[in-house]
Amino acid sequence: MPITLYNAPQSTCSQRVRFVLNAKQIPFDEVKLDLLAGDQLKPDYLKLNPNGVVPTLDHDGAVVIDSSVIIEYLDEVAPEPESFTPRDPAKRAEMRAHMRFIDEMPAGAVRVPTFNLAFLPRFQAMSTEEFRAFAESKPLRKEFMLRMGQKGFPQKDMDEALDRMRRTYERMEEATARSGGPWLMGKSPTLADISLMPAIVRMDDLGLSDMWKDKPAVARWYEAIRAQPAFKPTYYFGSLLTERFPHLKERLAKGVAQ
Ligand SMILES: N[C@@H](CCC(=O)N[C@@H](CS)C(=O)NCC(=O)O)C(=O)O
Repeated sequence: MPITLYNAPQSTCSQRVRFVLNAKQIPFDEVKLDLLAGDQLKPDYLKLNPNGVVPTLDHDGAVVIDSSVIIEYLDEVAPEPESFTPRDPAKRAEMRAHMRFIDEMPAGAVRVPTFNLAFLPRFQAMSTEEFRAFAESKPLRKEFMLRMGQKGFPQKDMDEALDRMRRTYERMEEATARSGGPWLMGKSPTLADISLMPAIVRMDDLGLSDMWKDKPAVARWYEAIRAQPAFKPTYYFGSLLTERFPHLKERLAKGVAQ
């Protein structure tokens, strides 16, 4: 099946899709967009994905957008060699409920420290007019960008985002305690675990893994996902922020993540 994935190496939403493709050993062509340069806002790309975000999957002419939708789609069209969706409808519903929570909570929350700690210098280098025009041109993220502005999100927003992450770790502990772990729903990973993966990797990348030092179930879950064969090819060099932004690495070395 000829597949083209429009994505970005460090994009958390893209990492979900790359993981599923790699786990299923589906060959794909990767088109890499530079999100800070605005490739996702070019007219040709907007024709594929009117939200102006990555990822977008083109499967033999069928265009699928939104990472959660894409990974469900891939699990349907390629259930072999490994399916990440439980057979039992009640369990499927539980998996989807986890996925909604993940999209609502950690997937959104992690953007605040990401933008403040990694991307802000790029936006600060723009003129006021340039920044405003860039923000205004984003179909989905205009308000988010304007709220951040060129000074970054205020401490209150950072604190709220980190609190949402804290509540996510609590939810992970509850779910794994209920299921017996190591995965959210028991002995096998589901699409819910794959949806969650990039936010947790991102927090580690930002030097914020201390947040789960008193949560052994989260540490165990993280170890389990990193040990999956699909993890390495998904996180090829350049997929982590610390691999792309030297200023972030320096900052973390000084121990000033928050
Ligand atoms: N719900 C969408 C969100 C996609 C999204 O926010 N993508 C980010 C990268 S993870 C993006 O393309 N951002 C570009 C921008 O903010 O302009 C999905 O899961 O696919």
